[in-house]
Amino acid sequence: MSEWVESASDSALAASVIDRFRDQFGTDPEGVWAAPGRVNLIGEHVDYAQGLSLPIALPHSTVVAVGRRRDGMLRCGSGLGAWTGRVDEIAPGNPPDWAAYLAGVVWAMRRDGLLDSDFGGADVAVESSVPIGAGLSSSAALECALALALADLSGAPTDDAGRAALAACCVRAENDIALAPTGGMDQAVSLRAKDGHALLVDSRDGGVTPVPFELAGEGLALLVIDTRAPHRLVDGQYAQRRASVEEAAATLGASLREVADVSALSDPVLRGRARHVVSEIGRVREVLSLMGSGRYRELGPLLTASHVSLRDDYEVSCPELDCAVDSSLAAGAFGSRMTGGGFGGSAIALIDAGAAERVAAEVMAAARSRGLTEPRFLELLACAGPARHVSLTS
Ligand code: GAF
Repeated sequence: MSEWVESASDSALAASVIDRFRDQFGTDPEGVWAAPGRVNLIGEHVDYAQGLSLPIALPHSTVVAVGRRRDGMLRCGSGLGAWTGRVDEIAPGNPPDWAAYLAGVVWAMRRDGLLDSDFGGADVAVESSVPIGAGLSSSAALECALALALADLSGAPTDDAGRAALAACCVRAENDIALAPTGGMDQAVSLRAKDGHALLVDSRDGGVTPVPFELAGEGLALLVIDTRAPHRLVDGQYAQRRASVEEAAATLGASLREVADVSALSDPVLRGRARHVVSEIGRVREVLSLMGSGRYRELGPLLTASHVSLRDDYEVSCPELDCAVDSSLAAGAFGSRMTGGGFGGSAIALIDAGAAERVAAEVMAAARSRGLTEPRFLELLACAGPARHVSLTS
């Protein structure tokens, strides 16, 4: 039997996170906020190259219960443990681990003047149905849920422009405090997604455009395959790819968004990295054009071409991801690719609605026969909405 990661309703997650808050802090929170994880349909490793990406918000969310304090302390509790520290002492690398994503948001919002001038700290409890370390953006969901909570509690704007400002804070939390040099795609979709739509994220100008993507109406589903191969963005590989892209752009004298031909790069590895970015941005444009004319099944070969480029030119895949892609294609998927940062984490496969159990069984059998960790699965039938305040009255 395949293992499926179910999403949980906001109200179920809210009930658990309120329990955690009461257990840990001995009082009630002022409110609960939720933010989704994501899969990226296409446009991978281009957000730090001024590129185009097309992520989708998952029905799986992270929720935070938050109460303000007056003593300058930040206290955090989740299934991963507890952390307490002074707001004034938040700094690059402090705190370490998961609490950095929360503390970093406080740090960045405070610097940007988005918190009350007399902000005196907070208690934060966390629950999540986004699998952690699966490349499904659990860390961005955590940041975005807290950013929206603190904005609401401080009266900062939460319209789309306000959310763009919050997303920028979340990116700085991740880059400057958690020390993960990621781009901004994950935070953009978690804060600015639209229900029933993929989100075109233009990392050149920070603009987002919702693009209708009605999977179920087309008789389609996305199978998300969590390979359970450990995935880390704070180790050196992600940073090296980002540095390569910056070096290629400097050598060519233009951002890779503007470049069509990378043959002037003499180093073959650097040329491959740049070729991935340029070709991937082209594939996003082709996907948009097909989606615009309702030709969803034809997205498949572009998804698979994206994987080949990430595997061969960008070298961010791994045996578990390649196995998930190859075996889902062998099982009849229209297309398949790794999604997110890579080096482990998850793949997606575009499949007929109703085929999920069968494709998952074949993917699992392939992993088993190659001696790989057995994957687990999520089925995405619809694109979810953005970060939100969770009403506790209904
Ligand atoms: C991770 C990063 F956080 C994103 O910014 C993006 O670069 C992605 O990897 C690759 O497309 O999710």
